[in-house]
Amino acid sequence: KTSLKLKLQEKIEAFRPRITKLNKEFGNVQIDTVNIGQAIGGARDVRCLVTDISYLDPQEGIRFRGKTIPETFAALPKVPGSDYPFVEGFWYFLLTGEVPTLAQTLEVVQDFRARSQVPQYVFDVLRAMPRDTHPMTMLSTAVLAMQRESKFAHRYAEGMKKNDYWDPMYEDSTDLVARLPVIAAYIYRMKYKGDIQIAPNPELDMGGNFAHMMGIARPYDDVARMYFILHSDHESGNVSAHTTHLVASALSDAYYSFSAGLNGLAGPLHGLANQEVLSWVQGVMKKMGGKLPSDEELEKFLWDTLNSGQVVPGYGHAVLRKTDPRYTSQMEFCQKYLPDYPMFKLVNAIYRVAPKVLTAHGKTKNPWPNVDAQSGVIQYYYGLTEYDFYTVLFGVGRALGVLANITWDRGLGYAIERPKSVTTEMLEKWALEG
Ligand code: FCX
Repeated sequence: KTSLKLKLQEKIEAFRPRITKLNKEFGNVQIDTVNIGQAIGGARDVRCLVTDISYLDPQEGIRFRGKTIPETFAALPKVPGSDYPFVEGFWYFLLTGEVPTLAQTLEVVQDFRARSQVPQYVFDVLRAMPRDTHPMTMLSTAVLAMQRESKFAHRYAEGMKKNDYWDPMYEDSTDLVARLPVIAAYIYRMKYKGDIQIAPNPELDMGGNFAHMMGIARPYDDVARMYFILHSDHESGNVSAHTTHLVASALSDAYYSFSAGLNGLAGPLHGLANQEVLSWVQGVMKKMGGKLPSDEELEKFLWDTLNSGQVVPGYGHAVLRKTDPRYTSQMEFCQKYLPDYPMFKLVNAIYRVAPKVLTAHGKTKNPWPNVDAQSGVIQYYYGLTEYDFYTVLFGVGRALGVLANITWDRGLGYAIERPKSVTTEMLEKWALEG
């Protein structure tokens, strides 16, 4: 066993009595109520999920294991010669809540390497799909195809004790995290780069290797590290995390569960928004014949979008009520590496204008940008111009959070999810009764 796995086991075993006690002795303590608006409106704000991997404060934004984004970047061991940490160390941190030493991090790097071999049939499945299939469909299909490898499914079929579930769930999750960059880069090169593949470099860490397999030079390795960490987790109620958790609650393995989560991430109100942002920004640049619009012109573009009944992609959020710190983190990267890039200037101009327009429009509860408003610009700048691929990058990052979550779900023995439905007639009756 690696020191990560031993530490995880120790943490899970120490944690279990807390859940048992809460459930047995305090199960009746009320933590929320539900109204008709919430039942119709996507269960917004209803407190009915538990996770310790991350917490999203509406004003402050995300904290991973109690740390803000800058604190997370500062605390974790950095890749030598790089400004950003090892993604592998972040995986250790998400799973255990402890910042790993460099030696512990390098052990995870080694472990990922050993697990990174993708079975050939997965590539064969991808190759059998029409090349113009959306890359998210390809990624989700590849993950699902790989379900054959599930150690959880195998051990469950043999008969395994509930207390042991976390072990093969951890094994499957780690296998998946280690293989996803290889699959994602394969899809990218197959679809957009003449099907010329670049073999992994076993000397490199996850972010560095991803940049290498994509065929994009430095500092894209840092972009990859930053991007995967920023997109990893956003507590557990968002569509991709919640779907992964829901499917895993039926004791479906990590492959089934994560593939389902990816399908949710592929929606335009969720992860696909980063692709939509780029398409919107490109549309503006095209209409302007390449020159940057004035703030007044931009205001008109935004109103045109709203008046045609569409959402402004990259703006608004179900929980956040301020600028997303994941947006800020990427903005700071742009200020350092690409301050004069016209598309970055345009994204900044949108940041100046859109909150005012959305506020005047009066619908959204949050007129500020989310993570997706900024991420495509960086990718585009480094040559990743095929923006229908952006959600795949989000998916590789998202795996870290949701798979850490379902490993803990099994560790703590969380129940199969099964909320209660009511009928519209019942709602109408309760509405009349006040
Ligand atoms: N542009 C226009 N209208 C917006 C809007 C936006 N950016 N954001 C919200 N609204 C509208 C909603 O459509 C809703 O209208 P309705 O009453 O006619 O249905 C109203 O404002 C109230 O919505 P609100 O409560 O503020 O937001 P929700 O929790 O319902 O939805 C999302 C949150 C994120 C789905 C919404 O803000 C949106 O559609 N944003 C644009 C798409 C986007 O950027 N998604 C990515 C989010 C995220 F970061 C991620 O998951 O990647």
